[in-house]
Parts: sequence; structure tokens; C-alpha cells
Amino acid sequence: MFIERIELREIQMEYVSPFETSLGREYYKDAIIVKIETQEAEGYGECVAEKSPWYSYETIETAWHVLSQFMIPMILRKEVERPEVFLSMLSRIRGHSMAHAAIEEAFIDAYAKTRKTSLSKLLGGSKDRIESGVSIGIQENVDKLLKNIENYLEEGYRRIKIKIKPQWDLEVVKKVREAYPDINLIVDANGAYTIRDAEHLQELDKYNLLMIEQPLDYDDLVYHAELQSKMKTPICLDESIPNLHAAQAALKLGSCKIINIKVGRVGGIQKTKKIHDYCQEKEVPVWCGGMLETGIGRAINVAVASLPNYKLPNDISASNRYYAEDVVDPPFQLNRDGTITVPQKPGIGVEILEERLKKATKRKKIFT
Ligand code: OSB
Ligand code: MG
Repeated sequence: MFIERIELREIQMEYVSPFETSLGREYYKDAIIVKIETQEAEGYGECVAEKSPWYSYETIETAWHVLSQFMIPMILRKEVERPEVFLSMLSRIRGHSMAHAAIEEAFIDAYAKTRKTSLSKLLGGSKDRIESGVSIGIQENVDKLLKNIENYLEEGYRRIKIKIKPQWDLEVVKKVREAYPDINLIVDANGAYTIRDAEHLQELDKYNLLMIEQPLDYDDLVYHAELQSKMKTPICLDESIPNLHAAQAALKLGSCKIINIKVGRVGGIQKTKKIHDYCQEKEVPVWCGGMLETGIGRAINVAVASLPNYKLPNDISASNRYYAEDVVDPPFQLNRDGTITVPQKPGIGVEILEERLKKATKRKKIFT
């Protein structure tokens, strides 16, 4: 495959409702969409770096810089036959996982389209539907949260994740459990606590949670191991797992019992697959985390979540949970059984609505 042309596009799309975590509140999705064109096909990727370095040190600006100044010059007008080779051509660039992921996704989409196979099949996916969960941000009050949960359950979501932080935790979980004693429930702290809060966090053991996600610092493994030894509730790590080495260390240390894999956070589809395979071998379940992606990133998430060791419901909701108008056709929809169907068409398996992308575009750069 000869890489003829690459397009970077910064887009902004308004969320149907603002999303608040312990890190802050967001009203808009900002993303970089990467398009790679070869003679045979074109492929798309989505960079999940945000405007501000809260969730990750990467930002739209750092990703734009590294993509345009370093990554694109390394692959443009080159003949690249396979995804493994593509990966090795960029391996000199350390860090910047979200930029790595975006450009690798675009290449793999084009590669799968050239081979006329769906991304799910290419990876070895074993499901034609993936289990969908919904992540609900911090609300103004508990009544609003309960109303949100009620609506999403009615729509068919099988698992609810709520964001917690100090002062928005035990009381909230208690009330949610009183209203819904049996739902699959997760709490996600995005690193808002320290090991000194261990006793406080142990109180969560009362509420039969499916897991607690990332209670402690974003780069910690050691204190998570200490906390896990004191808690019944399984710890799931998100921010603390930037790569395979961290996953290996976390499982060896006992820092968690579940891993949330985000394709952007770990640097791409092939690295996602490696972590998936390692966890499968160790009999540790994984699930797919989300960054409120547009339909492009969502299509990639759905494809990876079709792998066999994605054993728990994912943060992959329907398009209308995030956006009034998604940029793909068909938009992702929730089936009545709380699943999302894995596209079977070549590549990411959905059509890109270029007109909608254009409407959302804030800047664009073409490389030839
Ligand atoms: O911690 O999982 C997280 C969104 C932005 C940053 C961090 C997180 C999230 C989510 C969104 O929880 C989940 C989704 O995409 O539906
Ligand atoms: Mg998380």
C-alpha cells in the first residue's frame, strides 16, 4: 500500500449533555480525525487527546504537532505492506500514544478495506454484538443522577457507571443502590483519592459493585495493590495502564483484577490486542473504555470489543447518547438486549459523512 495523501482535521462537536468527572466538566468533543489515502482505499482514525491535559498529558495541540512534524513525514509517500511494519516505522517516537493510535487506526482501516475484511474479523473478533454500558458524569444532585439512570436503563443499557469524587461518593452510591439493588454498577474516580482514603473506600464494599475504576493516582500501581488487598470490590485500572509493561506489572503486583483498555491510551489497535492477549492468558477480564468518541473512534472500539476476552460491558454507548448527529452512517444504535451490533462491512464498517465532518471542522491540513 502506497501512502499517497494524509489529511488532519481538528473537529469540535457539542455533546447532548455536558460530561463531568473528578477532572472537570466538558461541553464539547474536540478531536483530530486522521485520514490516510492509498491507491486502493482510504482509512480513518480518531485522536482522543482532549483540549486540556487533565485525563492525559497529551492534548490536541501536542498530537497535532507530533503527527504533522514527526509521524506523517515518516510514512508519507512510502510503501507499507502490513500493520506490523507501519508500527515499526513509527516506533522511534516515544509516548504520544493517542497520536500513535489515531494514525495507526487510519492505516489499519485502509488495510482492512483493501483486504475487503471487517476490522473485527481482521483482529480475530469472536462476537457479532458487544455489550454496551453507559458512563454517567457527576450531576448537580442525586435526583438528577437517579433520573439519568432510569432513562438509560429504560433504553436498555446493561451496566451503569457513575463518576465519583470526594463528597460525591458513599451517599450517592447508597442512594443509587437503594433505588436499583440489582443493576450492574461501577464507580470511576479518575484518580481522585489517595491511599489515606483506604478506610473510606472500603465502605464501598457494602454495595456489591462490579468494580471500582482508577481510585488512586494516574501513574500508581503500588498503592493500588495495597488498596486491592484491603478491598473486596475488584479494582479496575484505566489511567494507570498506558502499555503492556504496566499491565504486566499491575497483574504481578496485584494492583487490579480487571483492566479497562482504551485504544488511544495504549497507543493503538495492535497494542490493544497485545494487552488483550496477555490478560486472556492470565485469565483477567478486560473491557473497552471510552473517550466519548465520534462514530469513527466508536467503530474502532466496537471492533476491538468483539475480541473474546472483552468479558465485561464496555463504555461504548449508542451515538445518540453523545451527539445529536454523529459523523457516521449508520449511527451506532442500541439493540433491545443492550448490545451494539459489530459492523461487518470492510474496515471500520461505517460510512463517513464528510459533510458533517466538514461542518465540525476548525482546522485542516493536507500532506502530499
Ligand atoms: O475515565 O473512563 C474515563 C471520558 C473522558 C475521560 C475519561 C473517561 C471518560 C468516560 C467516557 O468515562 C465513557 C464513554 O466514552 O462513554
Ligand atoms: Mg476511567
